[in-house]
Amino acid sequence: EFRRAARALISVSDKTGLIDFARGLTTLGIELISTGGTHAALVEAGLKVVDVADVTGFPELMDGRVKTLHPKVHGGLLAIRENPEHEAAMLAHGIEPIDLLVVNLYPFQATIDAGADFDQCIENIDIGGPAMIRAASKNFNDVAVVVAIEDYAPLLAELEANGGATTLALRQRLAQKAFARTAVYDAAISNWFAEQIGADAPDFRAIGGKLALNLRYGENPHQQAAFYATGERRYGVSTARQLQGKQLSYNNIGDTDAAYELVAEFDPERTAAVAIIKHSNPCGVAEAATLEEAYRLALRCDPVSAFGGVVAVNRKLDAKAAAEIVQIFTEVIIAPDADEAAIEIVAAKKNLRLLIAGGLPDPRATGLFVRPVAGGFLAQGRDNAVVDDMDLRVVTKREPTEAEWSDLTFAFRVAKHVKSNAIVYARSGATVGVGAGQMSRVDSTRIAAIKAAEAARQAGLPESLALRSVVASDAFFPFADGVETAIEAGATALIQPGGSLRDAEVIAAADAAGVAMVFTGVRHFRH
Ligand code: 93A
Repeated sequence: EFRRAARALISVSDKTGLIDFARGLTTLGIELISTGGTHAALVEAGLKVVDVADVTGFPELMDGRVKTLHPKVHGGLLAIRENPEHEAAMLAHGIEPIDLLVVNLYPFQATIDAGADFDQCIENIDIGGPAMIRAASKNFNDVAVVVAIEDYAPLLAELEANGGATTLALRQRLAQKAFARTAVYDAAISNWFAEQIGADAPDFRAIGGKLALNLRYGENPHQQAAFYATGERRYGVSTARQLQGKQLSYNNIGDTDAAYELVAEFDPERTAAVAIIKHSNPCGVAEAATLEEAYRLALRCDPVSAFGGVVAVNRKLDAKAAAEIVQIFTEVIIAPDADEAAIEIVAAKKNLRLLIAGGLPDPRATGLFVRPVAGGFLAQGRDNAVVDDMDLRVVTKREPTEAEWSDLTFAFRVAKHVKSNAIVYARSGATVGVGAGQMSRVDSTRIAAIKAAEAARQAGLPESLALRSVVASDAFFPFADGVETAIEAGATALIQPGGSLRDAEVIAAADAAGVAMVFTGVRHFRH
């Protein structure tokens, strides 16, 4: 059902794109009304616009706290057209319909992010804006509401195409989006308020989120899906800029997140690191002097699984690394940055997505992680434990050598990002076998050893890469069998949280083989 827009109320804090949009509306013969600052901006641009004060008959009161909160505004937004009673009320009180509402709210989130004081934050709680948005949304049958700048152009196009009218379908979509906007806005206020008064309030960020991307489907084609951003993280898949390639899929986003969170564990000032992720687990991770070398080593770990994987790097992507990565089919590359030559090399692969994150996330940062269960969700803090901060204790007769130490911390860093039960074999700064997602730890240890032998075979090496490797386990070995399996495969040192009832047996098995073992005291389950 079409509705002609004759009168629009515009009240925006962010004036981006305002003038062009308002000019477009004027050209279509739509009358404009607006509040103080918006009015001034439109007048300055030479547009004809009515001051809302002339509509309400009231000036802006109380430092602008009351400017649109008036029956002439809310009646105009809420009146049901073609309802005789509503029409009579409009006539009796001199209320004229408002058919289009354009509002963006006081920048509350930006104000708290900028570290403003309490009173400034309170003043940046928009009251009139959400009230109008909700009124217009409720009356979607007659009124179109725009809360996002990116909707200006599509709306103008629709108005132009329909002789100044909107369709019901569009008004419904806009209303739904508008309600989501006010919900997130209020959640942000509630969270901030809870923090200010030390209240133990539920954290609405868990459920509040901004639609970042409508996805074609979920994990499988028969599942609907969308990507929501909570605004909680500065650098990551939710904020990265996609330079090229197809739209990301649900599974791509999950894997890209896993890959980037993993490489962020490696300080780019100290080392270049690359992670290749497949089905949310790393199939190869390495650190080296250059990204190119790190990628080659990461790929060696499991070149079969790396096909169609997601690659993350912890430094600015350079041409040499890019040239290596594009050699095999890769779904996504994510990097803090990329140089021109690297971008050009990736451009040759049209479908390959290149994401620029702008920086690396801090592995020690706190955060909120949610996981759905039937009828609800679990929420927990981010696993921000870092091996460098742990109290590492050698529990065997033999101490690790310097080289083993370096590989042990490397392997434990990686194990944190492998689904449990996680076992990681590493050698010279590279994973050589990863055992992930098994129900038994000893099976993970066996599988990773098999993969290390296979990696060697693929690379044309005469002996398994598990020989002279170190092994990390995300949780304690409950029995000696896992340790014995690792030692049989060729491991010379192990790292694990410790804390099993049978620690003594486990340590004895290592000592019997002259193998070194380190306890971290910290577990990295990831299910
Ligand atoms: O202080 S308010 O909550 N009281 C109001 O009556 C009101 N009406 C619109 N804030 C109000 N607004 C907000 O003013 C809008 O949501 C918009 O963000 C802003 C635009 O003000 P200006 O046009 O003066 O720049």
